[in-house]
Amino acid sequence: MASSGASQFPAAAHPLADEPSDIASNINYHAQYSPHFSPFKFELEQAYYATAESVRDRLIQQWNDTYAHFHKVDPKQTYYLSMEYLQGRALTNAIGNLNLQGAYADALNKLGHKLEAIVDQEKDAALGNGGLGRLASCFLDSMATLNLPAWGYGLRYRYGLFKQRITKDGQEEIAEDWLEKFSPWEVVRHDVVFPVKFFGRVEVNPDGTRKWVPGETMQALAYDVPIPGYKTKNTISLRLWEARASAADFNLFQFNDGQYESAAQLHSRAQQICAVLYPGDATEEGKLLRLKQQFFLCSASLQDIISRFKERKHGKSLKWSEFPSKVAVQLNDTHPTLAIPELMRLLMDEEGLGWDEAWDVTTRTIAYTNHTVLPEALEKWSQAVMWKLLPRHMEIIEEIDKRFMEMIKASHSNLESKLSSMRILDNNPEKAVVRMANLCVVSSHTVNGVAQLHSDILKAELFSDYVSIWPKRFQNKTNGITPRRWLRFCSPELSNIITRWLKTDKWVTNLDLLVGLREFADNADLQAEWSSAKMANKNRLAQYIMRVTGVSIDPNSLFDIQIKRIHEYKRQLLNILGAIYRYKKLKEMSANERKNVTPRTVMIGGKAFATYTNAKRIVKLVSDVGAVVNSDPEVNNYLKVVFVPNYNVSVAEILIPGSELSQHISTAGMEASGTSNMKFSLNGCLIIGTLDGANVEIREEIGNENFFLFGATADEVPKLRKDRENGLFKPDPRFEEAKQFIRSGAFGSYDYNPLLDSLEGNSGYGRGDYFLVGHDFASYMDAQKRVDEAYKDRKRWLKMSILSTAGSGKFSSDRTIAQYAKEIWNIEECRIP
Ligand code: B1N
Repeated sequence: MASSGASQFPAAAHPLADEPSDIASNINYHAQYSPHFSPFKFELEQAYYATAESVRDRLIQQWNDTYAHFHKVDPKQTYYLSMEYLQGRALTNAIGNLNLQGAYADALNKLGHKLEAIVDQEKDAALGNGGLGRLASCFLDSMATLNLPAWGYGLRYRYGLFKQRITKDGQEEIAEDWLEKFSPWEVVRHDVVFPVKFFGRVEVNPDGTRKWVPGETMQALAYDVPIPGYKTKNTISLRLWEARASAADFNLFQFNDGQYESAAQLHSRAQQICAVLYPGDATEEGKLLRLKQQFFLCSASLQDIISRFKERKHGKSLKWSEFPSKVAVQLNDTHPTLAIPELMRLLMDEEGLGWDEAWDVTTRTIAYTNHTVLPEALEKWSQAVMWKLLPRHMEIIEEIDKRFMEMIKASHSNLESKLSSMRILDNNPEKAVVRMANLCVVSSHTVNGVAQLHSDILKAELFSDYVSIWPKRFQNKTNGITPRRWLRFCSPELSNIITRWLKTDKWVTNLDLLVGLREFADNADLQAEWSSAKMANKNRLAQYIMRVTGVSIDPNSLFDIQIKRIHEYKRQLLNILGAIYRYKKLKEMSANERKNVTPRTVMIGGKAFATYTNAKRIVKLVSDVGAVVNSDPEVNNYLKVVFVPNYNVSVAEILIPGSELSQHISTAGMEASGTSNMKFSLNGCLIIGTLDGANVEIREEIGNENFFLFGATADEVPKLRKDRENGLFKPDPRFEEAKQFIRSGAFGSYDYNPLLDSLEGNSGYGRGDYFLVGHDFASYMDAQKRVDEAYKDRKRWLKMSILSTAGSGKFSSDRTIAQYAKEIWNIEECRIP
């Protein structure tokens, strides 16, 4: 390891100078004075931390300048509240946004290190489960890049999403210790602390107003993570709250008496709040602790927002009616719904506003994004639990519910029969609950879905009754992804080609410019360059797969990838059944026949919720199929099946650039949007998919002929399910053959029957093939045949690949965020001069 180069760069140079030698000095400074490591070592890990700290110096400078500017201009600001952020790694992104790749690479060379090896040292920050959390992170990147006055608010979980290990028994979960050493990207703000209260009771003041007397009070301490924009000085903040108990809550008397645990009781309860991210994606975790987490985020963030609003008045008198013209709060799904009653409480009980005034301010401030229509993912909290934890908030929720019902009776009497499902409280004596989505719809000025089809379904189904009351409240904001992380930085090879052919790199912040590639889609020179960039990415991916699984894959085979959380509605089972059928046919062919087959490498990756048994069975099936197929010398030149372990953001950054076909094959109507489909398409990867979520819009943009479509449409699904129940479904023989092959024991003795039974019409396990794998199997296999044929025609495939990238401009999160800013938040750019 390198240790020599460090001492020749004295620590005197200006820490923010851009010359490689100045950067080297600054890195060296951090290596010497960082309290975390011995100054005599300069090995990879130390070099990473020192490099990251030197980058952070720059970000902090920009960040101070940004907020000083915001303070001076005092524009309306957006506050994005989310229980999840899937940030991944920060170093490449930060250096790239600062436009210092070359300088940092040179500086590290001088110090005896390679930038690529250094960035590989960083642990992913995985404070999220899947698409919803990654979307929040892409949004922050775009807000910074668009110079918008904005903040992200979240929780600083001690353990993020679990690490996945694949053993002979399938998936194993291991706690992910992302803060094991420390994170160089966060700055603790000891001066930003707010009390957050729980439990207790409500008292009536002499004047009739109400007061919450808490039973427990925690402190919320802010940690700020800088979010740099691309080629702009604007750098915004992701503020993550950590729960602490105060020193006064430490019982010295008990401690001195030897009662160590009870002395520190509140301290350990505080630690629990931010201990773990709930590993649910579209599954509900009815835990008191999760509710505490949600309230903790909402209460701390709103107190911070309000104190900033007050601070900006510069001694002028406070006008609460102006609050919504300074503050926009966006709820990322219903997880931060408690922001609604908490804002009401703060305005009424702490600031002395009356109900009507507080309600007006709240509803003009808050907007809500829905991310799913899956019934099991719609949050419902037990009223009993809520009364216990948040008695004052329950009073407020009851009042909102009461007033909503009065409004319906007074002015929408045609909806009276619908009231029992529209109201916020479900007073079912068996289990009385609060319906968080209803509370959000009633209390927000705007409600949006995340893809056109999803928003249409919200209006036609889930929220249809509300649409007639508030037709203008409902909007669509099709999701997007940041082109920086998901093309510019993860595939520099392809990016450089694009820049050369478009004769500009402006596409990085104006992704619509990619359409300019269309006119060259047939050009043999571009195709040759495109092909060699893809091949370089495929080679890198093959090396990665070898390193983490030991499986050798052929870079000349078609790289076919499905990566996302494992869920029955996402239908990884359809994918693996298809691969199983392919394997069986290969086995039946003669050696000569096989020579006509398009070789494929099927890669599947994703985490299963720890208690979601069928999802874990799917993981096990994929690994077992891989074990058999990959070691079968007769066919393994034509097919490999790999389960990619521990799928996360940084793994995605290797897989996506190397992909040629990706699978987005959910049962139509069930995937709200999907965002990895956009990342693949942007990277010139073709999609095999259903008409679901954002697939619909991707296909529109890149052209029907460049998309391998199959499957039932969303409006056909209900009838198909009925038919299935009524025994009217006739399975395709290929479907039966694939299932039978598993049953025959071809992939080992593990009991796959529960999984297979879930595909039958009358199963006790599953929901009678609720996800319609059987119905869609035939058209899926036909689409796969079209894929194989298309791949044989090299020129045609490359043209389709180029057209995929060329048509992906719409899916930039810059476009999405610009629409939120204009159509929901009413905020404008506030750029540092
Ligand atoms: O949000 C993504 C979408 O692209 C996906 O289609 C959608 O499935 C995803 C409970 C969720 N919806 N709901 C969740 C996450 C955590 C949790 O505890 C639900 N995730 C989505 C971005 O719009």
